[in-house]
Amino acid sequence: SPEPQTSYSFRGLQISSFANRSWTRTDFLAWLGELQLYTWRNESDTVGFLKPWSQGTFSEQQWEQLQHTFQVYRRSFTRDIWEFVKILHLDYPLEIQISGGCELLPRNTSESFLRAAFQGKDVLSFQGMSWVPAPDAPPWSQELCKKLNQDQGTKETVHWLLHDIWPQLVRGLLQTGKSELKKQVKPEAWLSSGPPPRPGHLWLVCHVSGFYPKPVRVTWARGEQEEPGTQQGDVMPNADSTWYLRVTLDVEAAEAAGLSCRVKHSSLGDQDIILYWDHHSSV
Ligand code: PBS
Repeated sequence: SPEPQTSYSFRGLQISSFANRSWTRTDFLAWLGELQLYTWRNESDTVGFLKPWSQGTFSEQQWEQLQHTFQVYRRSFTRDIWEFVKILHLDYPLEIQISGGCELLPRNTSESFLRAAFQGKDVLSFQGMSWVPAPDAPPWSQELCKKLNQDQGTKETVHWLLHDIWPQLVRGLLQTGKSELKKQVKPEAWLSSGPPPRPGHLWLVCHVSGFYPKPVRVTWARGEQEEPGTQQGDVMPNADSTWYLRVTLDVEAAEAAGLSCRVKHSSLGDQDIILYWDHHSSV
């Protein structure tokens, strides 16, 4: 059953496209849990806040310093890639995705990662205090890591970001964003039938909508027994930043009686929503 969310992971993503020797763009996005807090588009000089509490508990000056680090990084990154492409004889167009994140763990500890993908495949990551090629990465990844590992200053900055700054930022965000992060919205649920999959069968649909946060468990059951063949859809976004899910079941028409759909969600406590197919009028 879905636990009330107690740990939030912070995730950042950098997307860089290099179309040819001169055209390139880089965009950054970052989330705390499922909430996007930052955007930094190629056209902009500054990191954009998507929530009023995105600055966390950092002072204006601390934020300026951090932003400056990223401004320098963005320029250097672009220049470095152009250089690497020349040295390694790689071909345009190329896509680079860099993802990083941090998870706060009990006892004031945290776990962080940073890795890079080239043309959609992992090529390297930052481990401890150095750059390491990914397993199965192309041979040039070794060479690239060797070169990157010679830059002590950058390694120290990356380590500082991963192990000091991000955990500190997340701790602050958990305070400034508290009320929004703790938000709980109860789902509504209803049943419908879909087009019969084959003669003599019914397609039962259980809709669950309007819940927040995202973790939810929806099952078709007979009594307490979960029905095999339950098909879980993807959790889809509603426009009001709540979520929607439907869960379907293909059954023989004669077997439909006695089936129920059960919804577990943190907003409901242990008061699961249970809807019985028998009571469903529009069969
Ligand atoms: C061609 C295929 C490539 C595939 C994937 C590549 C992934 C590469 C990841 C490398 C990221 C670092 C790129 C920039 C770096 O080399 C260096 O030029 C600059 N370093 C920084 O900006 C540090 C911050 C890095 C944050 C990374 C977060 C994702 C500039 O370095 C120079 O200045 C700094 C001070 O600003 C230091 O003095 C450093 O020693 C100096 O070299």
